[in-house]
Amino acid sequence: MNDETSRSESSEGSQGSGGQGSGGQGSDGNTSYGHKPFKRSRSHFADRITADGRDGWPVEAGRYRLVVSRACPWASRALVSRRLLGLEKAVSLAVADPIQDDRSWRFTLDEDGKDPVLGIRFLSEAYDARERDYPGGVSVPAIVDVPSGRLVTNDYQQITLDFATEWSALHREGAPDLYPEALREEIDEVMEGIYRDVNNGVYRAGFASGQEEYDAAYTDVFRRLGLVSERLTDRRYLVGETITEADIRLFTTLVRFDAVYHGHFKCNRSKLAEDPVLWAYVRDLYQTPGFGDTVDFGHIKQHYYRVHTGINPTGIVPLGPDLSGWLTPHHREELGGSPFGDGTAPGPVPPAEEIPGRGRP
Ligand SMILES: N[C@@H](CCC(=O)N[C@@H](CS)C(=O)NCC(=O)O)C(=O)O
Repeated sequence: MNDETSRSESSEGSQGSGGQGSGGQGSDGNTSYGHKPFKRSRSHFADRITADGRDGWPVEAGRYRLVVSRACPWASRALVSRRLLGLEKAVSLAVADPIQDDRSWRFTLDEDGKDPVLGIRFLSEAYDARERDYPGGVSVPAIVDVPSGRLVTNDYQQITLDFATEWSALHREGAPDLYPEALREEIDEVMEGIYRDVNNGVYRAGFASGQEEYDAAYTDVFRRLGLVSERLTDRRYLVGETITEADIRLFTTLVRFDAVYHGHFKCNRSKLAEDPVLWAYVRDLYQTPGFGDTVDFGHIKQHYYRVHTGINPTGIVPLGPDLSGWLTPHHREELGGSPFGDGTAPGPVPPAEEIPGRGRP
């Protein structure tokens, strides 16, 4: 097993734990409001679950539990990928309360406040089981080894790539190839810019501690969104003719854009719904089985507006935006391409994982 023990570069948020009232820190791996620029921390536990089990964690049905918050864009990647690949039975799911307390992510949505499979109240217990007195923060997504209760990985960049490539023996029939070998170079390149300027760019804007830092992040966000919008004008998906990992990573930020990044993170040059290409693109994905059926707008808004009290001291959660547009026709099918190529769409969401009415349009 490969314990990557270097400390995170920045506080991981959970030491502030979500930052209730702390006025300075942020969740989501942010540094404080002092003069330090926002810096995302690295994943501390980077073991991989692989077909050959080289890190000591072989792919095995029923052995691992994916812990997410439906509020979190990084965890949402794993939610979408798990659904598209049909890994719901192989990898069970724990959904944390969108509001952390001073011990970070907790299972207060479950009966008796305990995850029914792991038997723990806080995700930190799985981190502790892996490394006593682990000094960094607790983050989602996390994959926990059920028999030992130990955290295996919180490496959100690698988890979905491994779902796509290492877990193939357990994929459903008709599952798409989300990281096709022939397109990897292009996918990686597209994802790099999207990560820097969009996925992480909105956080750099939202948690900027100074005007210049904010201005630069805001500029990066909208410059990159402009480029992406241009790219998607006459192609249905970012790379190739079908959905890939790149679309998943762009989706998880875009779907949150008008609900939280536009207002709360001050990325307010325009709303996503004002860009005809991106708005149609994100609705297309939202309406594709495996994407929208993982999204809980209620959790998203609760988390961002209530947890980041440093930037929203009243904790008031806005009522908008109106969600009714998400289900309107997008006409993107006219561009050709097909979401699953030769494969098929995933089946229905397992009943226990359905999004309640208040979280969707
Ligand atoms: N910073 C994480 C990425 C994932 C992340 O930032 N997750 C956020 C939620 S969106 C989190 O759990 N932050 C810790 C907290 O808020 O307590 C990592 O580098 O592994």
